[in-house]
Amino acid sequence: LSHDFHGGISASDPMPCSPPQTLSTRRQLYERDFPLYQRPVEIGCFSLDMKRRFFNDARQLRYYVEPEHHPNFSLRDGYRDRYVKRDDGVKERIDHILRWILANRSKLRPSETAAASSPPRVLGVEFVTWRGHLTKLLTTPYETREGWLLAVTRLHGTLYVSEVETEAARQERQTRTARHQEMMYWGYKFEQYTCAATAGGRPDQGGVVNTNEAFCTVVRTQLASHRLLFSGEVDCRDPHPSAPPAPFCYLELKTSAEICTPKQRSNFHRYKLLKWWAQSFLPGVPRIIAGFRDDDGVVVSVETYETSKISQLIKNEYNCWKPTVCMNFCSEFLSFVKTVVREDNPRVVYLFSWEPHREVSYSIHRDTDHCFLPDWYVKEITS
Ligand code: 0WD
Ligand code: CA
Repeated sequence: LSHDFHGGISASDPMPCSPPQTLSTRRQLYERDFPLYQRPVEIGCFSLDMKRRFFNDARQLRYYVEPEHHPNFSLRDGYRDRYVKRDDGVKERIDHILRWILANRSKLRPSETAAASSPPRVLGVEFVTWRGHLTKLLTTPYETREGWLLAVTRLHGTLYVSEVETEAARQERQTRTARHQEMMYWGYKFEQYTCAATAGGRPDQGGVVNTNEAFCTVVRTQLASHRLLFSGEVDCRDPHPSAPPAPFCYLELKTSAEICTPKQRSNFHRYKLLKWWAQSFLPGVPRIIAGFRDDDGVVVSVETYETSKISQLIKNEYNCWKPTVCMNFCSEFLSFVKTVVREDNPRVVYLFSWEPHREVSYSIHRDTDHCFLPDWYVKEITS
């Protein structure tokens, strides 16, 4: 059973008190004051090992080792013989976050300050999701290429949000060129050149790159009136003992093509820095280390970007992106989800979909393959 709503506008909605059926993504609608965004608080972390097994600890956290300014790292090294690639055909949805929640239930009691009239929530948060899904929402008003699908289920008052791969994304994934596949390795290789397993250690440049391994932070924050719990993968931390506490000691590592022309610089500011900013701003990661590489995958220079200064950096670009538009759109989307997703039922999925140049719409799916809250979670959280 699936109901599809397309192209409806809230103003012409004939049913009194029924929720709006679409949400506009037009930038102009979201150009107002920056909404409240509470300083993110790390409430836990978890690790995924070389076989993608979950551990409720920081065993995979790595430590940054600052490279030379012009290091000449070859990112192609090891691609053929020292690369274990995660199987991206396996859909994990939000299972790891759910595992973390079950292992940390005692930290997640409903907040005492919650209004007496609000429904009882097991977790004391309204939304549970990956940081990466929120990044996609933040960049939506500026995205012209890739749409998204977000599945939402309400359980005991909490809204769980999990991405569904679009048909276009699946096609792209299954038809990648050999060059593109190799370039996907380059980012991970850069991590290996700049991270050590211990605070005083050295990077192991001759080791195996295994993309099953991950360290994820779990943070709690509030966007406007929305209380959020999300998790994001963190590349490494500042090894210095006097570094600030998590998440403010974390660093994001990136690689990007070296910038040789004004056009390349402009594109970098307009498109790439938007994504980098959104991803790191959400969990409060203060610095992004960028390795600029040539066409042969050699890192020719390394630069640090302070997340909080990125929006200043791009202000000279004509018609550039604005953080306030990103945050206001995300906040409005979460409000939209709250009004639409009424039925509290782990077997019901509200599928929100968006394609560039369209509005956000949704459809409802009952007892279908879209259901993503596993029985082990529903059973455990309900008891
Ligand atoms: O099922 C899905 N559709 C997704 C699952 C989409 C995005 C992420 N994930 C899961 C994975 O379990 C991954 O461990 O989320 C984890 C990372 O979550 P995130 O931090 O919320 O994701 P995001 O901010 O998009 O990516 C952070 C890093 C990436 O670094 P770069 O520098 O390229 O942005 O996580 C890695 C990648 O290194 N990453 C992934 N790892 C495994 N599976 C995935 C993925 N699908 N996407 C990005
Ligand atoms: Ca990274």
